Amino acid sequence: MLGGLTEDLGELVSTGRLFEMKGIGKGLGSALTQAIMEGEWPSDWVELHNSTPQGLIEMLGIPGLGPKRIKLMNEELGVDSVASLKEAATDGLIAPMKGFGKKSQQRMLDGIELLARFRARRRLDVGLMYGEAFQSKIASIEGVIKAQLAGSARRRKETIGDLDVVVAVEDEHHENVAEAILSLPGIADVKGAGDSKISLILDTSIFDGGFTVGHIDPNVLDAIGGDDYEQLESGGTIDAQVRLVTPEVFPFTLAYFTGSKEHNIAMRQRAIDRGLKLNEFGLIPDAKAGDLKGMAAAKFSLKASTEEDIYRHLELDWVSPELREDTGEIVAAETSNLPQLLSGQDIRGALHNHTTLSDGEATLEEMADTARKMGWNWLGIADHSPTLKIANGASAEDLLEQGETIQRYNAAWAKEGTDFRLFHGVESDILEGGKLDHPDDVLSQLDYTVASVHALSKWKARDELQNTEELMQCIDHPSTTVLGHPTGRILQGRDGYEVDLFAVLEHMAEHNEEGRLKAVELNASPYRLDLDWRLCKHAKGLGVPVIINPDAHSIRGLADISYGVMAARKGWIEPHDVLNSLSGEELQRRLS
Ligand code: DGT
Ligand code: CA
Ligand code: CA
Ligand code: ZN
Repeated sequence: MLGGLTEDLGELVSTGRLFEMKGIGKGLGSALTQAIMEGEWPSDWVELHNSTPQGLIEMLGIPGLGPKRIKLMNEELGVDSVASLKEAATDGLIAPMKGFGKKSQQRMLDGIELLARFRARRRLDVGLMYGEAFQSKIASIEGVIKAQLAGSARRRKETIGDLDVVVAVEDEHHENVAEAILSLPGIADVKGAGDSKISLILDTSIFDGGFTVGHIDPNVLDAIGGDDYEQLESGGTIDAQVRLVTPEVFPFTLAYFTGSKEHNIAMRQRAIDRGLKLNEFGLIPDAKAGDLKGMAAAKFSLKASTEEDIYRHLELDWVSPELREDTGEIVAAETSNLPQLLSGQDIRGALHNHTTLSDGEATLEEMADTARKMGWNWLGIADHSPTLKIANGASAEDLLEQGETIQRYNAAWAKEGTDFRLFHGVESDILEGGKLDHPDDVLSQLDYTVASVHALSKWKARDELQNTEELMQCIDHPSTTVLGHPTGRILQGRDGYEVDLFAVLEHMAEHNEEGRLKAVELNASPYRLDLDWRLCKHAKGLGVPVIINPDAHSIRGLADISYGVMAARKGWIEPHDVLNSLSGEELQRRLS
């Protein structure tokens, strides 16, 4: 609950408004006030906390489960941890208890499942939020020369297991820095603190400005816990491992802990082929180090002041971290064939965005205004179609009226010499038989159509063959321009439906070869990142244009484009592979 606060807690306490908040009674309110004002919790609270078994506190993380029922189950069934609760519920021991029942037993099981999912890995956006906050707190400690996030976060994987941070510090400051790290805010627990490695658990108190999840489109929210989602996310934690090394060793340690493991193995083999030993301490000629190990051997390492130097010693171009997955980057680096990766600056617009006409929070004007402020050259509006009732899908009449408004704006901008334009599209549901959700004569009046699957349960109940077939039929429709969020997956929420995307992309490639634009969306919402980065390279190889779309439901949602750019980079995408890099004028030509 406190994790979900949008106001400063100190402010709430000092004005006394804390007591007006929902769920804060006299007891909790006064305890919090004392904790904030005097820096410590009331002594009976501390005692209670210390005497309460860790397992019972852990159970509070299960959505919808409060202290009263935990206490009851503890007394009657001896349940004392999430694991033992799961066992009791699976054995059907909870349902017969007075005031519980079958439904609440099932809800507990669902809650345990959700909790486990949120504890295991975190989405990229959440992981980066923690990682960047932690990195900058470490960087500002006196004596720290450099602190850098490594691991899967630096490689921009779609989910993060744990954070890895590498810190450069001279030996004489080592101890002080290690101590200062251990006393940073946001540390829920210390798992281990050795000589050069510190293992921690971070929680949301690391965020100076509190932690909020922002607006989530209801379709997505449903898949990630619904009303319980905010509690799950803000009550979550993330593990972090910090390595302290001297500045001379730093580039080697950074490269090693950036990974991936597969990339490291390929690099190490390349070193072996050259009579060198590559590890987290250095790049050491066999002849010099002999049987020496670790730092003792590292004294003889070739020098590297940056990662570039390490790659150069191995006769390679520097490989951008996103590409370090051993999917061909080593050969490309050897032959100077690495891609010139897309960057945020290349983005001039995006096609799939919502307004208040369907389920967006912002008006057409507000969306256009924000896109212009972001330096974009154009913006596409694609509100939901009628079948999607939950997202307030717009009627044909309202859609065409929106089109007239857009034309008026475009005319006005052209007249005053403003180089910005809106494109008018729709996000059409894909219906039975691959049909679109508006009559052809309506669709033909639009600039483009994003065709997306939303009735996921229906598509999940069918087999791969039929789904693939229907997607292809939909793509064949002359009005279909973009295939939206191609699998429907929600990260940590649900898998997508079964589909042979290789076949679908090949089908799209045939259309493109014949001059009909069929683009595949890389949905940039960090909840989706769908098309998966692993398939971007395939789309690129086939010559199917990719369009990165924030699927924005608010002005803030437009900023999600950055996660799409990260995923695209990871998928080897260059500026000319995406429609986003075109000017409004060029795109207009491609769409007509
Ligand atoms: P994660 O945390 O599961 O999202 O993924 P990573 O890639 O951050 O993996 P992690 O945290 O286990 O280790 C960080 C990096 O350390 C990893 O990407 C490569 C390196 N590393 C870890 N274990 C090994 C290993 O057994 N062999 C090699 N060559 N490298 C390793
Ligand atoms: Ca990691
Ligand atoms: Ca790790
Ligand atoms: Zn959609």
